[in-house]
Amino acid sequence: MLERNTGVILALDVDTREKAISVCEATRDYVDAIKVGYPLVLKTGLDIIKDLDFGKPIIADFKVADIPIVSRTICDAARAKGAQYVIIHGFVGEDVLQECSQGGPVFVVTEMSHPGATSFMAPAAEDIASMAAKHAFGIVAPATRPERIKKLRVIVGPDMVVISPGVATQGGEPGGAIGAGADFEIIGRGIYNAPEPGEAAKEYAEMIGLRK
Ligand code: BMP
Repeated sequence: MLERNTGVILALDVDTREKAISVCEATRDYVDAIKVGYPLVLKTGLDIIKDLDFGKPIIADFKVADIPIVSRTICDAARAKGAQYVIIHGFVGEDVLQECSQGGPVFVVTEMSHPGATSFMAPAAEDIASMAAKHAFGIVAPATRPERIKKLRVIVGPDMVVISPGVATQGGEPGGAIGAGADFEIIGRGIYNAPEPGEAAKEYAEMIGLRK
């Protein structure tokens, strides 16, 4: 179960099992969940999810975007390995969200954090958020644009969980997304590329804590 303690979700986009385990060991006291996606799974295999047994919820970030039955199969494969949450895309439509949510809790991507997301995703993000509010456990919203988090939070209401990537390396200020209404900030390179990932995670947790 995802519970907010530090507000930090670790994005574990490293490329070996050893590095993945060592970063998780070093940061375990400072992160509330571990997000695993294609970079790690394609290098090490889906069983890596089982190996990340640190008592933290695992969020499988597969940004699923396929027809309902195939999307559901992907989500279920991640869940079968122990992922508690799966990230899916919202632009594929309500039938996909419904199907995937029936198997377990999902986070729906609304608007992504990179500059290119303003072209096609931003104009649809508010409609995606309204749809997500009917089916999903939470949404993904950009820490690089806190004003968008504020808007998307109003749309989804107080009960949905908002997780926000783009902190540190992509330019989002630590604490800024939570200040704008997110529940958790997702941090990858700022932690796993630091000389001491444990120290870095602790510092981000403290910075976020100051802004809570
Ligand atoms: P980093 O902190 O190294 O920039 O990593 C951000 C993480 O969040 C990556 O795993 C990326 O796939 C993910 N992410 C993102 O950066 N922006 C989004 O809009 C959605 C994401 O899932």
